[in-house]
Amino acid sequence: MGEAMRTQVAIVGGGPAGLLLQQLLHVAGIESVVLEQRSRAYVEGRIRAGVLEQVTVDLLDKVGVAARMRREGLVHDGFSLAVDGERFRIDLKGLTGGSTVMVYGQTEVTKDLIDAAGARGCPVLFEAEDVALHDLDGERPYVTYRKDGADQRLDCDFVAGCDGFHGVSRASIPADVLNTYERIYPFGWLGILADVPPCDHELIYSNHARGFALASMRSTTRSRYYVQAPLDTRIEDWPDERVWDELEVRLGPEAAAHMTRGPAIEKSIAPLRSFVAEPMRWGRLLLAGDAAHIVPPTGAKGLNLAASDVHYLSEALIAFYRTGDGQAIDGYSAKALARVWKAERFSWWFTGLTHRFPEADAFARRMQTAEIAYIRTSRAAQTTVAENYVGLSFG
Ligand code: RFL
Ligand code: PHB
Repeated sequence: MGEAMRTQVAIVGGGPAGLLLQQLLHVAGIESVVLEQRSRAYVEGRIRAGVLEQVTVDLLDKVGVAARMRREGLVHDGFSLAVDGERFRIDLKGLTGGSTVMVYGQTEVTKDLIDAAGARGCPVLFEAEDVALHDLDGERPYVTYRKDGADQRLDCDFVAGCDGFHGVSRASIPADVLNTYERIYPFGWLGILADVPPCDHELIYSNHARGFALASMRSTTRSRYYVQAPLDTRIEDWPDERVWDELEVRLGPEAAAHMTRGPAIEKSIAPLRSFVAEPMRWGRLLLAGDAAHIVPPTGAKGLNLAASDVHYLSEALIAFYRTGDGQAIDGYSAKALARVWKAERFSWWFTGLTHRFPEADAFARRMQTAEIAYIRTSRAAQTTVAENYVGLSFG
């Protein structure tokens, strides 16, 4: 065992939640160490989300890590919904009194946060193996791990569990204090990334007889597309041309006419899941992001919830270090969960609206069609969609 290191907050996981939390604490003068099991290259290469809510953009601004996003990110004022190839627009900006979203990849957010950590001397330890949490129910918790073959110990005041859905943090909470809620959907998303211009300047979410499709982007020269696919789909059965053919059909003639094909630089399948674990705090362990909850990607909420969690968490920790009073820490879970559940609802609802469910009977299908028809013609219904999509304000 090496000599024990000490910090104020030990952050397990160097994804968006852990890295943003570190910066929010840093600007408030609170020390932390991030322990990440993967390499820097692996973390920076993981292709995931692409749409940032205004509140997420504001948090990156607050920690002074927004310059490249401001230069390279794309501000979107709306998106389209397509039904069997016919499109209508949700005017996010007009319907919300000026709110927009920012298209900027999770890979880029992650890179910017890691660069900032390096420049500011905030420790991020990559390839930290066998992370284990100890004495979480006391006042002196600590974390053990292996780095470069040597056992290490990190003493701290708090442990922030930001280690994603499969991490050790949530699993460190005794089963009898944790309540979990889950829905697994009977399909996944097959995604491709390609260096071709997008087929439209905004995103298109399409409900088609052959299944859901989404046209998204990372820049004006890089496109990201998804198609709904059965859970047993094998990536080998989807050569690039088959994906492009399917996208043309599902997104409709107008999108097809403007679609540029190109070789996939990434292709993967992700299952869709809704999941919440309550409470998000046990003793000195505080969970944030995917460690505590998962949403299906349809509402583009996963990364944004990770950001709002660490906003609440940083406020609670800052209050604790200012006053020595644990009240804010006690309130963290309820505060974060109130926003989480609303995003869970929206993501579940938007998934139900836009996907074809294998078990849906004729009545269920008519209800879906009627709901889309209602949204198409009702400003009130569109306002509800827009308000949720741009992201609810911090309560
Ligand atoms: P992350 O990003 O999963 O980061 C957790 C980090 O913890 C590390 N880790 C550990 N470190 C130390 N010790 C351990 N025992 C550890 N176990 C894990 C991991 O290596 C990782 O670096 O969670 P975070 O920070 O909460 O951020 C959440 C977001 O990443 C997530 O919500 C979104 O990316 C979800 N998501 C998507 N969201 C969208 O809005 N749009 C998308 O298109 C989209 N696509 C996706 C996704 C999530 C996916 N996952 C989780 C499989 C596609 C995929 C494939
Ligand atoms: C993406 O660009 O990866 C993306 C965009 C919107 C979503 C989900 C994923 O709802």
